[in-house]
Amino acid sequence: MRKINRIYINGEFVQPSGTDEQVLINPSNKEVIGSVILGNEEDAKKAIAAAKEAFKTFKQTSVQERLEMLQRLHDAILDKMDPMVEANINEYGAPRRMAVGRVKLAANNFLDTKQALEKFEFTRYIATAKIVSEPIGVIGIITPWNASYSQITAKLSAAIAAGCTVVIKPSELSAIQTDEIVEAFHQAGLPKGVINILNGYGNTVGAEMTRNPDIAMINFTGSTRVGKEIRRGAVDTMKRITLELGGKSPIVVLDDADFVKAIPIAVNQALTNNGQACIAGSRLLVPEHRLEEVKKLAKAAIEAVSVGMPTEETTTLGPIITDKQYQNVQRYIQIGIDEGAELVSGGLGQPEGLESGYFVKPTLFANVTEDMTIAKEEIFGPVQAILTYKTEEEAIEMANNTSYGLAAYIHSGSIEKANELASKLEAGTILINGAVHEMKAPFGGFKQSGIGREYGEYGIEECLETKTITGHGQN
Ligand code: TXE
Repeated sequence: MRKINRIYINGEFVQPSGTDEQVLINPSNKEVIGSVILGNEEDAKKAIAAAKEAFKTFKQTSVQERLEMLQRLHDAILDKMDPMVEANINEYGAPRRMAVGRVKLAANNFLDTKQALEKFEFTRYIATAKIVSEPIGVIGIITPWNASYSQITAKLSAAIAAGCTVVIKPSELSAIQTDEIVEAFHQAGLPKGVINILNGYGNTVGAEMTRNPDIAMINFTGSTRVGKEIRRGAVDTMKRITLELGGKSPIVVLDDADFVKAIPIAVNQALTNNGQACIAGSRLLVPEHRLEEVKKLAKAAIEAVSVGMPTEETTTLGPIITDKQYQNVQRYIQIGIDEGAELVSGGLGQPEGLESGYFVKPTLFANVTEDMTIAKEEIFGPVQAILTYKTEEEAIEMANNTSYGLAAYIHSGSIEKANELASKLEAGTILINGAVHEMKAPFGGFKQSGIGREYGEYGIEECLETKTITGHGQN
């Protein structure tokens, strides 16, 4: 049992003023593994004040100093590898191999940002003007539970590189993981007040951060619903916001693709992080005359996936995070059945022998039409919908017929064709023939999938203000 009753403000672990307690449950067996006392608005104000004070000097640190800090943050995360992995397995339900990958990815974000910072031009010239990029101020970082470590470090590394101080509010469902990562941050030994972290609910701590005039920017990942709330809440202070929100990402399999290779990859593109991923390829678009072949290949691929206890070496999919999310996925499977989609594999309930936790059967629907709920709404579980198209023009229209635009996947035998299609899809990230996103490159959404970009130089750029100085005496 882990009892967490501390937050991290101004370089110190302190007790929160808040008194709300949240119980923490292992999703694999529903056992209570701990509890966390949550911070409240008062705590948020203290953290913001510390970050504001620290910004006065931190904004003047040299690039060289910030490069060293990014390196120290990277090293400190790797030092904490084992407890961070355990927390990710027990609190989130990540299979061990994935948990290890997650921690490495989280650490690596600091190195990628460091590389981008080495080349970053903070001063440019346009005609008679000198253009200076300056840190925007205190950044409020709000993150969800589905990839807590890497989302925190992606946003934190950009802020540090830019010379900004931060207040971080991770998801209250990731409190143990937060408690581990904060120790790494403490160990990295940045100046007091540069990094502040507190647990708390969105409608208390998150809302305070959103409206507080001393926060210059909110960098958020989470649901589109909350993204909209943050945008509304940020209006009065005119703070900058970057939002990385939901998705309903299409996978377009062209007729010329090697289906035996492409379809299993396409199925697994829906199962990334058990479908609890903003980039999950939840809509599989295939040529109508190949449907039977696709169904066979997809069914074999989804049934080859090993759902099980995260601690087992062979497991590729663990449980869903909470009962609430589990029920939500079940509800969508029921809606799929009720609206007349054909259940090809999986379905309601838990896989045999896994009734102890929030395990979901990886589920495949065919004969899905665009008006069906499962073709439109983000399910955030291991559920894929197969839709068919007659022509490539129709495939493009279907792919773009969504309010989202985060990722899109293409499978084709011709790289020229795939690139042409990429130019027509409305999404921030296009992945061709099983490629994975390049983590040094910008990531973010079109349409209601978000505002702004993260990672590398684009991520740093978001954290900067632009100052134009003319008459500076150099022309
Ligand atoms: O996310 P929330 P939830 C989607 C996914 C999932 C659904 C619900 O479809 O099923 O969202 O998940 C904080 N002001 N995604 O409810 O609520 C909250 O405390 C400020 C997609 O867990 O968006 C947490 O820290 N902050 C997504 C963070 O927002 C607020 C990842 C995210 O929680 C707030 C997660 C408020 N008013 C869910 N209300 C992705 N893009 O990957 C809540 N929060």
